[in-house]
Amino acid sequence: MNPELLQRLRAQFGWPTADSTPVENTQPGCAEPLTLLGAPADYRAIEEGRLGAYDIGLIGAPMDLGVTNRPGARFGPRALRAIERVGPFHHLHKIEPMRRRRVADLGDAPMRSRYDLNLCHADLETTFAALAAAGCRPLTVGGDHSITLPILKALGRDAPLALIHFDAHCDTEGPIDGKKFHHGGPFREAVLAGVLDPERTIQIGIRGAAEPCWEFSYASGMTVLHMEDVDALGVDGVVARARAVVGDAPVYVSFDVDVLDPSVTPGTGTPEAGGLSARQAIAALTGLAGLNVIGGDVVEVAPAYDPSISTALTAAQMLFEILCLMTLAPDQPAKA
Ligand SMILES: [Mn+2]
Repeated sequence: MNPELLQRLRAQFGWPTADSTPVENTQPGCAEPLTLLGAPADYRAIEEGRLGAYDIGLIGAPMDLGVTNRPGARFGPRALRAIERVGPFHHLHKIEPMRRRRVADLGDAPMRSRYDLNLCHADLETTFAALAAAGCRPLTVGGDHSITLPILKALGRDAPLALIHFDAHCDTEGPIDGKKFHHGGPFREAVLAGVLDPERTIQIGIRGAAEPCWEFSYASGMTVLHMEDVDALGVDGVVARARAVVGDAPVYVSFDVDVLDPSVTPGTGTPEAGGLSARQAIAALTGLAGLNVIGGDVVEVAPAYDPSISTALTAAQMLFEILCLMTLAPDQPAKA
């Protein structure tokens, strides 16, 4: 080894150094409240009308009355709050979102009845409309995918939104059992409600036996990328298509963890073999930097089906990736 290099490294990095400062306790204690991505907690901001204090609000929507198959996504927010050490720094974007924007975990959206899907949706729309009116952009943890419909209704009131949708399923099916507000159809209902622009919508990672259910995606002009398209295009090609479809429109990013292969995220209601790797999903999300991302969600984490923490850990990473996109969105004010 070069003795001069060793001398220099010892001078710069040896311990203790001349300017060593006393050690401070920076570790969170075990009694600290658990929050999404470790954001500061403000669990009463909604009811006390403090939403204007934040640029971006992390929020839970613990509701799974819309599932067609395995329940349990109501525990998604709880599972993600138990994940530590995702963020705060993103090494590719070279940002720390919580230093650039005013971010808080706002707790869970209030819902009056655990027994009534339609009432839950109405309450969610009220909460997200309040966030929108306060200029606080929402980043939500579900809950089943039906929660995205009231969110889009709240955020797309003035003008229909663009959408980048990661999922194994298009979620554009019609009524099931005589009901249309289930987790298999939020994006159909959002288009029909006039809050989502299908021609500025791209759905990525589609696969499985439900293909005949997705007629509405094609009829309305959505761009649908199946897993074989992802294979053919590669991540860079997928990113290019998404950017072309969305343009500079205000865009919502919805991430259903079942887009990932069940080897990564087994803890979900409707797993489908042959999905994206976590690496592909992170690379795709990273590639969307600079788009005008005005909100997002990570949904369908049902932790009871995953005795490891892989599903929640991976979902928290996706949440952080979307937080970075929202932080980098061009028309956001800088942190005061
Ligand atoms: Mn879905």
